[in-house]
Amino acid sequence: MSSVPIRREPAPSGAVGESFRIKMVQTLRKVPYDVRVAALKEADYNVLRLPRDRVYLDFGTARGNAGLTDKQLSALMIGDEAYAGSANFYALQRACQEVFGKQFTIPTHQGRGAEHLILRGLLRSGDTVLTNGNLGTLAALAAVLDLRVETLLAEEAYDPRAKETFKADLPVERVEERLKAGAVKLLLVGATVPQFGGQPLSLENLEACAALARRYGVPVILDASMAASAAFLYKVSRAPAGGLPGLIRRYADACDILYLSGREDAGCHTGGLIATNEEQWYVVFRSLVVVYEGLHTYGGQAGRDMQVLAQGLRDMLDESYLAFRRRKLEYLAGHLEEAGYPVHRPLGLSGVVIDTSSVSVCGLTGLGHHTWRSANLAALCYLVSGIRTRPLDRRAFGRQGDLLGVYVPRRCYTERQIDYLIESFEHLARYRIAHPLRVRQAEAPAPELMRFAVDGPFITEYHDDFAPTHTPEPYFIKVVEPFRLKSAAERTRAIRDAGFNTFLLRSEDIYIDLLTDSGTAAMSNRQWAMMLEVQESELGSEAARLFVERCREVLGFRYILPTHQGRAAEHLLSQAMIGSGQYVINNMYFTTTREHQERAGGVFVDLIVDEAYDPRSAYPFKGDIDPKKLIDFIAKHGAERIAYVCIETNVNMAGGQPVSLGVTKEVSAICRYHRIPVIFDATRVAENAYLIKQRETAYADWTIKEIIRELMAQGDGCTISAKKDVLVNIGGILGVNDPKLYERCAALCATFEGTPWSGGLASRDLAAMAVGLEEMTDYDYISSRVEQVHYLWSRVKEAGVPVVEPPGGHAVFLDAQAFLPHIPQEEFPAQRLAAALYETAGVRGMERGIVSAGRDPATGRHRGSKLELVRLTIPRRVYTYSHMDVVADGVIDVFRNREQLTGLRMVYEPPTLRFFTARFEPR
Ligand code: P70
Repeated sequence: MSSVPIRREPAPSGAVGESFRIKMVQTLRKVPYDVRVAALKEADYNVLRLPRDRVYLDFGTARGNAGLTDKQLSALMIGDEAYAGSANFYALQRACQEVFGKQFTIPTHQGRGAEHLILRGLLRSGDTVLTNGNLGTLAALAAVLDLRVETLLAEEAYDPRAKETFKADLPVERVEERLKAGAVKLLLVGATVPQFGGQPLSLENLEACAALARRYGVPVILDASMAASAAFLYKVSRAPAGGLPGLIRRYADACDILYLSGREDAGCHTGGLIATNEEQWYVVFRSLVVVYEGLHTYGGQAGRDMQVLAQGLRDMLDESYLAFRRRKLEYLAGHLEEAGYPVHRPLGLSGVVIDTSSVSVCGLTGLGHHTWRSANLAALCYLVSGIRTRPLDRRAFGRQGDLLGVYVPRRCYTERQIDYLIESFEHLARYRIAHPLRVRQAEAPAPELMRFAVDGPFITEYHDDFAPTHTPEPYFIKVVEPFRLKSAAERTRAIRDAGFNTFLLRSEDIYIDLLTDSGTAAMSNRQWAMMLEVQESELGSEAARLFVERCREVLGFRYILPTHQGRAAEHLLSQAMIGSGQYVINNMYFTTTREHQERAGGVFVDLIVDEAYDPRSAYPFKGDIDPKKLIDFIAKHGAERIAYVCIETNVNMAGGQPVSLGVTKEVSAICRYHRIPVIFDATRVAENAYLIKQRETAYADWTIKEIIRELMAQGDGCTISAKKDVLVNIGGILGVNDPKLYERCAALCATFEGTPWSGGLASRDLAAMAVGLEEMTDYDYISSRVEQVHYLWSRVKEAGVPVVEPPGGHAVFLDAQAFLPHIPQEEFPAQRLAAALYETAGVRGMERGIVSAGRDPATGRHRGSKLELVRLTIPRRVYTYSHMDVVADGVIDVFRNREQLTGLRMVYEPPTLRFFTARFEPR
């Protein structure tokens, strides 16, 4: 295995995280069993004929379905759609020059467009092409152009157990023989051979074959669609000097002409190109491209697609992604082998190919010679789990063998989704094929076009009981944001420069950012789509109407105001509701909420249950207000002196601990009796609803939506920071029932925020909130969200790390006081721990202890905080389980070395909200 430089020393579990975070997701819907049965029948039992929306996870191809990088996505928006001389063409040409060192570039609509021009431009009827078997469309094109294709590969390339890594290498002597014979007019070599999973061609072999070809005056063409993969595997196995970009250049240098499909390593959804340094070839293609593709400066691609391809060529140099991909494929292959599916070895970088001729599960061995086993296995797999795999065409590479390809799309599926695939293959063994698929017509031109029939039930008795141990995320990755771990020395410097305050670190210095779950979510493609759809207007846009409707439906409050974020809603509401000297009762405190209550002249009161202050207590609803404390307080001070009771859902500072519906109803009844308004800080209401469903038996059967409505019905209004549960990057919500209160708030909104219809936000932000409000109530989403947090919690807890119990909704809280008992609270143990975690693992957390609590303005002393915590907050839909493992390993690592940590001294302290900008030095 390659060494991936993500940590100083190997992590205890050797966890490796993706080299990116998720930027946009798309919902993944399971396909019910009866739908699968019908769809398979309609597809004539050929899984390749299934429409994508009938497939749950698609491992049928790794071409043209990658998650885009964020830069590629933005490239889509800078399409210069000129007919001639588009700026994007020149960008593509520049990228080609930089990455491959080729001066002339001809864009084509896809790889096969390039292949077509090359064959047509360089060959004549009856000529022979010599290749290493990277066939794809080559055979079909050759048939139309009346060319002969000869595939030359070493015998062991076909042997699934042969050790040779470079199975795409051509046997040099035989190449020479064929060249000598004279019929060969073109040497066309693929950087990888896809049919066994993308095994590479070695640089030496390419150079040797190219030298021979030149001697015989035969041009050398390289299919560079997977040049980065080939160069990476070459680097790993032969350890040459120099980095990946240099190696790719050497592959390109060895050939006269290269072409590629942008749909492989470049991670595009369309597009291809031809590149060369020789003007004579360029002129040939330039005159052909205008006939078959488009003008020579766009070649059948939209301007935007050329820009995406240009970016893709640069992004494919990201070695850490290739290293990650290689490890994941190893992981997949290892588990498939364990489950009894022999895998073609060594692995390439397209996917894992199963050799079905020796698979003995599912009654496959009983099937006769002529049965296409891989097609049967693929159909079975689809029926059982909704997964598509690819039965490979035996004719394509001229050998016996019956292979099933499990092609893994790039940057698309998470480890949990790979686990689902593995488990479904394990599960297949429980079924038997009763009536195998029968080929309905003798000769189909391509596997996608084959049709099968079955003469009876396909499988013996089916029980739809496939239930994986872990439910995978209910979305797949649409767009990513690449990042990398800085070196240990860089991290040490960064945290010193930041005065040991994680708020002062730069995002680019961070590997996994768990500072906050605020505004950090990956939005869905639906949110983005809606953002594009709406018209901008601060005067009642369609988005504003949608937003208000959705807020009413989900939250139940009659009057809604948007605000630019949560603290703005708190500001307006506090100013509208609090009279000078009035008490405001809270369940613990949140920094900004308290600040606004006090600025409005309120006196802050905390009446949360005592359990909230005991990190060891596993009490399930540590967010609850204590009704007895409330009654006593009212009795002592009088209801009229209380402005309102503010109930925060999933109390942030207590560890993301929920309120219960039972106690909230009690509190609400007390308040109603005394005519005290109840206001929710409903920032994390969806997570709270999920935990109610989990922990409060009376509501186990309620939907998330019903629980939210029931909870909100206990109050008179709410403020929300939409940057959390509502899954947007900016926005806030204020909801009330009282029309007079609304009028006051609306006037304040107009003063401080913007029109009451916009709250100072762009209409598109309102649209994103409208969709986010709906998505946050989806059970599959919210359970996967909270369960991911609980996973991290369990991993560190099992290692003995002191954490706040029970696990909350949005974060794991480390108990810094128990973690670093040798550092007294005045020396800021939580601040120290957060800094150490960054230094060790590149993970950023947040101090939530004595620094956050601030100073008492009256006494000038530290306010003192009963809790001294470090919060590791998980952004929504951004990180994977692999990332969680890296975080857990980092925390455990710091824990093992905790005695070495010393306390801190505060060397700079700002007047308010000091945690944001204070600076520290080690003692
Ligand atoms: C966090 C963020 C924001 C927040 C909240 C609750 C329960 C209101 C707000 C304010 C951001 C943050 C804010 C201050 C200090 C540290 C971090 N919490 N209510 O990371 O909303 O940020 O939109 O104005 O959690 O927990 P907004």
